[in-house]
Amino acid sequence: MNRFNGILDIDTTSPDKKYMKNYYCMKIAFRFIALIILLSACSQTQEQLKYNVLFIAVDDLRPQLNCYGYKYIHSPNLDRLAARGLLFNRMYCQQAVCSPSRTSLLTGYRPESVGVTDLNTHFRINKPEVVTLPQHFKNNGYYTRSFGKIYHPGLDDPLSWSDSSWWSRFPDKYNYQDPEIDAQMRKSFDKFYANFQMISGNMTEGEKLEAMRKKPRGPSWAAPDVPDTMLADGECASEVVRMINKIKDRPFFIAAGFRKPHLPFVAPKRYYDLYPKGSVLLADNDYFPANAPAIAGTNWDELRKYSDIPKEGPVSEEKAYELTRAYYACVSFIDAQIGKLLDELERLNLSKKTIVIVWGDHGWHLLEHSLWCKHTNYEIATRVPMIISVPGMQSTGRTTNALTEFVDIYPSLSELCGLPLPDHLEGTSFVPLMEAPERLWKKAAFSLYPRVLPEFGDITGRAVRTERYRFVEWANKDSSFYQTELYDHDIDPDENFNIAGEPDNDDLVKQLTQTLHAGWKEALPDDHAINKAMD
Ligand SMILES: [Ca+2]
Repeated sequence: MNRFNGILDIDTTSPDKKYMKNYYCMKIAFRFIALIILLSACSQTQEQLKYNVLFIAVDDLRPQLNCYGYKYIHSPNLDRLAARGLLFNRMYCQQAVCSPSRTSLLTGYRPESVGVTDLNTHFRINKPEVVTLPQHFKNNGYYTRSFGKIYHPGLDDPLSWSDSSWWSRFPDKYNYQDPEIDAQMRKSFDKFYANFQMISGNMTEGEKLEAMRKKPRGPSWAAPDVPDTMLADGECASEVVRMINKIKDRPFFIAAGFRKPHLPFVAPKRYYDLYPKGSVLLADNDYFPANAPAIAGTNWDELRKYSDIPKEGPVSEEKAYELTRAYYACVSFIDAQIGKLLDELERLNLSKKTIVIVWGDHGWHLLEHSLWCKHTNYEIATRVPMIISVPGMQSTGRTTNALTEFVDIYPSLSELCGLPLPDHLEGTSFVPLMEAPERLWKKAAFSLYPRVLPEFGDITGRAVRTERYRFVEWANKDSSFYQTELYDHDIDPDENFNIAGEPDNDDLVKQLTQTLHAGWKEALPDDHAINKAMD
């Protein structure tokens, strides 16, 4: 008999029995109230434990910041974030180009697993049911929203967000803030779009995106003397600030995607003034690595689309200085926007319950190896900046040299916020590194880059980065095309000498080929390694 039946059985006619009835009623009432209080306390504790996430993506940002040791770069806000967080010194993206890199990070899959290695394919075509990182937060009670470039433009994922994504009213490719240039650009765009309308009728979505990339471009850089908010990234920062104010009482996952330092390098003049002419140094390895196969390089077509860049051959030394300076100015411009978000979190007293993570989606060649842009498997293109700050971190202002990968971000943020880990994830939570940044970790990090050669068809360059080496294998399906690269970071940290072909390295090449083919599952930190600090 349960207690409810027991109460109903009581004869209410005698005074004792009336007392007993009241007693039981009160007891139930007290238990009910106690349960309510307990549930409310639990819910409050859960709410208190639930960190917010400010997830900041910076397009084409390479790890050339003051906090990464480049003292001449003006990045005070990222530096202050690093001072209260953990800086990842050897974080690698899985493919050095926007959409595949971002898709891999945001789905937790590696590029080939999710089937996205180009700029045209949406991951839902291959993985319609995948739960993305922001979607996972949304499904667990968070408010999630994207501002600016999180997914690649044209490849957004509404399922990831609680509300529709915010995009700037300023067109990225023709907002030079110069009436003459902008008028000229608009004219060219109008012509382009009229033609596009005529030819795009039977195109697939992917073909449309491909065609849109042929849009006319203006100059590669500009330094208008305007307020930050007259450019897309300044506007984005203002919108995120507004959003944080609006959502501050709910758990949130706000994704802020800044467009610079992506081309064209347009930033307000005052950020250019931080780098006076003559103060910028060019890369000293402005030559292609010795003995490297031609397929490892690019013709940096992305930069050549801009009106002041030659269609073939190198840029002039003067232009190289201009581009390098302009890139630095854009980095400082974005650093200032990030500062506005950090200031607002502090002003609202939200810093103590908000995880802040900043990442650049891949590296960038600023003349290193005679190249510009990304699209390679080199350290300069695959190594990315990443800083995370978690409220209450015991160990702050430190750097980890552990090999980590972008696919690790999904499981790490989930773990930090107490969310379960979906089964499909191909990364490893780096949370153990946060308290012991020096511990042994992954044995290797993996990246890839596809190319097409007319005579051999599709070729994939697969790279593995170990503690000491970078090894790259370029091959097509039947291996009728097969070329390799090997760089020894102990003696050649800039990867200037491909030593894969040296007879003395045969065994090493065999061993690294094995590591590459064994893949990420064989490179995970093992229990022994996790518990044993590095010498
Ligand atoms: Ca990018």
